[in-house]
Amino acid sequence: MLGKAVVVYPSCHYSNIPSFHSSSCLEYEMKTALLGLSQSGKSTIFSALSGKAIPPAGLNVIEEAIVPVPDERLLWLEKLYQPEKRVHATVDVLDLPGFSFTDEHGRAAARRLIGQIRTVEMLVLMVRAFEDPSVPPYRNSVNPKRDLAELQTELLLSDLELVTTRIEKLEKQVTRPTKTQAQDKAELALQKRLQEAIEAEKPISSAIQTEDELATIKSLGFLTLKPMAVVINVGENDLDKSFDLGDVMGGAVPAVTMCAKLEHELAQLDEESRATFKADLGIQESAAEKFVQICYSALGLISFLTVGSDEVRAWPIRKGTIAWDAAGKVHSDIKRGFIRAETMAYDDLKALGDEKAVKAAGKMRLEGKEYVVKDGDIINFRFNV
Ligand SMILES: Nc1nc2c(ncn2[C@@H]2O[C@H](COP(=O)(O)OP(=O)(O)OP(=O)(O)O)[C@@H](O)[C@H]2O)c(=O)[nH]1
Ligand SMILES: [Mg+2]
Repeated sequence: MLGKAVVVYPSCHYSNIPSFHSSSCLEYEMKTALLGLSQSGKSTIFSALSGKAIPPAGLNVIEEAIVPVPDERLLWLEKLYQPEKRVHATVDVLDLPGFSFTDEHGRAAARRLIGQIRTVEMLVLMVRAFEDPSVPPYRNSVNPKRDLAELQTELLLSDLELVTTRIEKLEKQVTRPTKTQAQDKAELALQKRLQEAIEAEKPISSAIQTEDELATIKSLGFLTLKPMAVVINVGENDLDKSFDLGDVMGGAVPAVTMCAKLEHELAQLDEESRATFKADLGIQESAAEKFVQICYSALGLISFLTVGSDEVRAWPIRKGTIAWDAAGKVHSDIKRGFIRAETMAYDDLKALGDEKAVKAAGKMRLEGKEYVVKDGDIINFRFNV
């Protein structure tokens, strides 16, 4: 059973945000927090992703960067359509100072930081698996399984604090005959169930049974309700090594292995040298690609594409989004005047060479409002306003 933690919520310091693209992209960004125990390699990866310099150790600020999602399909489409610009989907990444729970001062600082990430959409837990005598390890030994367990416990404790405070408040509230009394009673029962789950060391996400329950508690910002992924930072000779990390958050949390140091070196190179370097190392994807893939899969995001002489562009949508809503992502007028979604699969276009050939092969489809958009669909919305 878990004890009670003290959580404080101070103000947050953000650095300037670089803008890679037009501001119209911003509404589609999701915020992902990169967190972990001290010296696990978070800032090294963050720097590889964002191109920002690695902040000096001990600088106690949260760094933020908008990171374009690498997408080879856009590169191929750019060659075909020769547009004025290429617009990638983006993810918004926060690099948190490392946590250390080895003394009271560290615990207080870590809990302050944990309190600051309640509004992010997703958590990426970074654990160290690389050996390097020049970088003293957390608790004097490199042990990714132990470190991950410690991180999980702290996130659960933080949620326990939140749920306990909420229960205390609701218990007072339900005694009064207010308009919301029935609702408050229902929420109290739900919060007590969540408390039991956390005390049994299970994440909040495992205790939510309906959409209504989710809607009731969503704004509270429980950390263990958020999608999560794990990054295992390995030494450069251990890229193929597999790790037993135990049962992360009670189930299906995706994990990816990478070497932060190598990825950082890779990010410094130009396009051509990078390709050669990757081939030499036997690496298929860069850290950015892996990182974004795990964010995408954990959040249930896919991309549909639009093409033209002005731009080729990837639009992130949740899996299951219908064509009508996808149209609204591009512009509210397009949704309002939606007629049809002229759709072809990227793979068909690539295999056949151009739009004309796709049409000739009968692979250009006219889809209606309810069509469920697939990853890699290239859509031309027909609309009338
Ligand atoms: N050998 C090796 N060293 C690494 C690797 N990743 C990071 N380091 C080193 O580990 C140290 C810490 O890296 P950072 O990226 O600053 O780690 P961090 O998690 O941001 O650290 P804090 O923010 O202080 O918690 C630096 O000296 C890095 O050069 C790696 O994959 N291999
Ligand atoms: Mg750091």
